[in-house]
Amino acid sequence: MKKILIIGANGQIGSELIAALRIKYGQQNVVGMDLREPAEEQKKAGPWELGDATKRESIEGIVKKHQIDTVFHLAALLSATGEKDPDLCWRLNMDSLRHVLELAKEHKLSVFWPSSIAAFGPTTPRVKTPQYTTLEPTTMYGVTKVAGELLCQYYHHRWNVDVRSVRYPGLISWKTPPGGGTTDYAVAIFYDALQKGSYECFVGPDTVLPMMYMPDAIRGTIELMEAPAEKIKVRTAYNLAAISFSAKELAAVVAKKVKGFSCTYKPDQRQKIADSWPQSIDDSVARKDWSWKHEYGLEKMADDMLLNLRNKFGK
Ligand code: NAD
Ligand code: AKB
Repeated sequence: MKKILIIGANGQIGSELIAALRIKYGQQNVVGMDLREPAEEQKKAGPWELGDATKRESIEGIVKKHQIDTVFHLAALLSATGEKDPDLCWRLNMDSLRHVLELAKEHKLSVFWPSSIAAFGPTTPRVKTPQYTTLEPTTMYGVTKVAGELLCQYYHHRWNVDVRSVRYPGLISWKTPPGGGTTDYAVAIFYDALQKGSYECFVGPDTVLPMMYMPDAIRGTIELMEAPAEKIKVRTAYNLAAISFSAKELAAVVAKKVKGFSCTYKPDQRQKIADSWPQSIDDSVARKDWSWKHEYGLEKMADDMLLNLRNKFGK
């Protein structure tokens, strides 16, 4: 039986991944760790530890205490918050990954660590961005993703650490709000549509970015980690894709489903980040190597988001 640690378990991805892994591997076999206290019901659902991922001893203590063999390392500062504090972004994203990889080497842990479309930059082909291409990001967050990918590959080649990664696109979900990224508008639009009837979008109407609905991301992450090692040919990070749409296409879909909804556009500093990222991703290598495929298109994702948010808000 696996003993799993999720670092950053309170976040947008972690809060959903922990629930999915507890169903699969048993409640007591999946430990959550975060800098912040979780909600009460999360705490009751299985083992929890407060801890700081920038401190090696903090992670190591939990690994030893719970006899962990697999780590999903999700703690990070994302693109927009990372630009507000690039120094913290580097320290959190890189120090924590280095600790996890060192511990993986010593304690023979398997590791999942996510990269992002933020690893790409303005010199990358923006349409159907290939698996192997130029990586010249312009954000500190993107710099940590490129460095992190190379570090993962190094630990695999040099120390045989079983570390696996994907370049997630922007993730859309309703359970936990996103933590300060450039793609957050694709979530905020749903909240504001139901709560205010309108949304002021922080990127322009023609901004197109790759996105994915959270259930696809969670299933893909677990499938990657369960794939036989010989199928995993990429040890930097796999391109992963689902849907690409412009902000105005998303607004039109929301308007079709929420009566009276309107969207205005007031691009801020995040526009520049969005413009430096690809519009669509070629993920054929992940599809070939470990049979990745997405299930949610734009309409199906929007229907599910609205259904769940209406339940959440009692609307
Ligand atoms: P998030 O900001 O929602 O969650 C991160 C969690 O880490 C938070 O709960 C935070 O409290 C915790 N944390 C911060 N500092 C910590 C520390 N020192 N020690 C322990 N915990 C700490 O982020 P997310 O969206 O869930 O992203 C998780 C990972 O996935 C990140 O590596 C991110 O770069 C990557 N990713 C996310 C997306 C997305 O759209 N959400 C897209 C691409 C990649
Ligand atoms: C962000 O916008 O920073 C994240 C990401 C795509 O990595 N959602």
